[in-house]
Amino acid sequence: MSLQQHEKNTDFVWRDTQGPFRIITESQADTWNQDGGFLLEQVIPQSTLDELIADIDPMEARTNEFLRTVKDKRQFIARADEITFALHVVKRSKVARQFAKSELFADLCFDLLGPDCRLYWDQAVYKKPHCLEEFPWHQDNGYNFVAPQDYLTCWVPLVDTTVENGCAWIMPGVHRQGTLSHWHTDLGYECLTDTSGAKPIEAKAGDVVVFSSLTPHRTGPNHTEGERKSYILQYAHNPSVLLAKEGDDSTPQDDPDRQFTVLQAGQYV
Ligand SMILES: O=C(O)CCC(=O)C(=O)O
Repeated sequence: MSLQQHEKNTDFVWRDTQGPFRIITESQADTWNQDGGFLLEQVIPQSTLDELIADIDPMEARTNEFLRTVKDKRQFIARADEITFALHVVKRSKVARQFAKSELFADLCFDLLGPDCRLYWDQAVYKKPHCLEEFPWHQDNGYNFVAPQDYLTCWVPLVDTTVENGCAWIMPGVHRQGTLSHWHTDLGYECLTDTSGAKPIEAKAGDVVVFSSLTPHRTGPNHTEGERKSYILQYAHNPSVLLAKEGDDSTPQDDPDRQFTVLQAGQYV
């Protein structure tokens, strides 16, 4: 599939990950290299998910309440009672902060990025019952252009996720082209028109959907009575910078309140 590249993506070369690995298998490494993502099964105990949910639910409820008060009950890609984004949970939850620094994610960083990594972004995304819109196909690096372009997204389902309630889908293979050009839609940025070959990744609570910032992904509508809850953690190479949308400015991604180091020269922090 040949697609239009982002204007700041001029010299990207995908580097296959190679072992020895700390947590992933050779087969997961092959899937990462070929598809740009894989499912890591049953690595988070339910007790940890319960603690996260107990901290995140009230934050999300406040976010939804706020959205109900604004014009058209929406702000950028968030829509009251449909889809909400609770940003930077680690700033407000010790549980989330510890979770983000845990060996699970440090080991994934080591295997998929390298020995020096930090948390770049975290947010909880809730899809409300009967949210009938999808969250469109995009690369995470298509929203805000980070350099180096390849960072790691860990999409953590807080409840079981299925095609019916809005699980994640990925488009295999496209990550190797680097960041694509995106266009704006009412539902979010979008980068694909041909979606043949897309793969749903149904994931249970306790699993992690692991994919690259360069892997196009989307989530489907929620046709069920339950809330589809996810917590998303993104890890970047250390150092990394955010490139300005216009011009040449760049901002280091090192806010100690929310972008802390998780792996330094291969050692846990
Ligand atoms: O969890 C979702 O429904 C979509 C979230 C997503 O793809 C993102 O935040 O990049």
